[in-house]
Amino acid sequence: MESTRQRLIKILESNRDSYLSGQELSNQLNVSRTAVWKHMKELGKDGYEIEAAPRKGYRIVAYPDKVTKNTLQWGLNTSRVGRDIFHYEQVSSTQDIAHQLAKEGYGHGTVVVADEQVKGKGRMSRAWHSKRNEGIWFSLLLKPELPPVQAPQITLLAAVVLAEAISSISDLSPQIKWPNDILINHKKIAGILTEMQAEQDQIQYIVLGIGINVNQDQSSLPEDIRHKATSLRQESGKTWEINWLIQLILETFENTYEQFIQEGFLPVKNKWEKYGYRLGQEVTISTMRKAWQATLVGIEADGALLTRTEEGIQEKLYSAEIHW
Ligand code: BT5
Repeated sequence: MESTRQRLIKILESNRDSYLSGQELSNQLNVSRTAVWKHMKELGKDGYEIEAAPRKGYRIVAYPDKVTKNTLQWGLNTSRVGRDIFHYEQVSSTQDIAHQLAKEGYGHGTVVVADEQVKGKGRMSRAWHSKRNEGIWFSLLLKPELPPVQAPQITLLAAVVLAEAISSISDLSPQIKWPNDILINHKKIAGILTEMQAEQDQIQYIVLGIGINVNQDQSSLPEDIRHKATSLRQESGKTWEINWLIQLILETFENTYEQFIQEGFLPVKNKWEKYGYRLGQEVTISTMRKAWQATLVGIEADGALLTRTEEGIQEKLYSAEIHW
């Protein structure tokens, strides 16, 4: 059931070019005019700019840049992704909350987004810096009917989504460093963390974590990663609106994901190769046990990284680190 506030926002949104009187709003919402006025005051506190013109009524003038469930759902053009959105100002990690929601039975497409994470995590217990309001930190709950071996394909799919979204709104040239990094000009702008809960032959759910540096300047990135990290603002020279970017990513994700479910991994693989970092070049690859030099050939039909050594030996890798 939608709250009065959500209905009010929707009505204002669909009448952006006209005024609505307090009386009209009170009729449509079935609440008193005083209640309408109180809601308007609350919206004002959340950063919505509402013009109240004498004898004409109310009209929405500007949307808040502040991320809320409402601002994210407003005009979000998806059917399943983002139907349930949980927004928090500060969390330890959106991943943990998404796991909890999965256990409570929340469905495919549930989004957990935070302004700040105090224990943001990368792979293998590494830390992910997620300062307040400067980036996009969210987790997406997915329930694909797929075997667990296909889970890594979702990481590659998410990387393609981020690369496509960034390319579509800027002149920047994002690249994907297998498996989960998005780089611009050789520096990391985004990372993906895929966590899975599975039975033997079926994924129960996936929590797909996405972190993107958006409005940080050089000095607000932690010193230890400054040389290898960047943000959209640093690369493009402008400040970006977080709400709008999240919506774009959710929409791009839904379209790409639906195509993946219907047509399989091939369309993702084809797009991936357009963005693949250092394809055809020799790099250093490492696993827990060893490090070696090899040329990155591409990705296989199942998402594995295909490499070739100097001696011409081809190898498929399912987990490794690439160094640059
Ligand atoms: C990742 O791990 O790149 C996965 C990052 C996923 C973050 C999202 S945010 C929403 C959700 N909630 C979470 O708690 N996590 C997910 P990995 O490939 O292991 O890279 C981690 C490494 O990237 C660190 O060891 C640092 O070197 C570097 N790093 C940390 N924070 C960074 C940042 N903000 N920008 C660029 N590089 C960063």
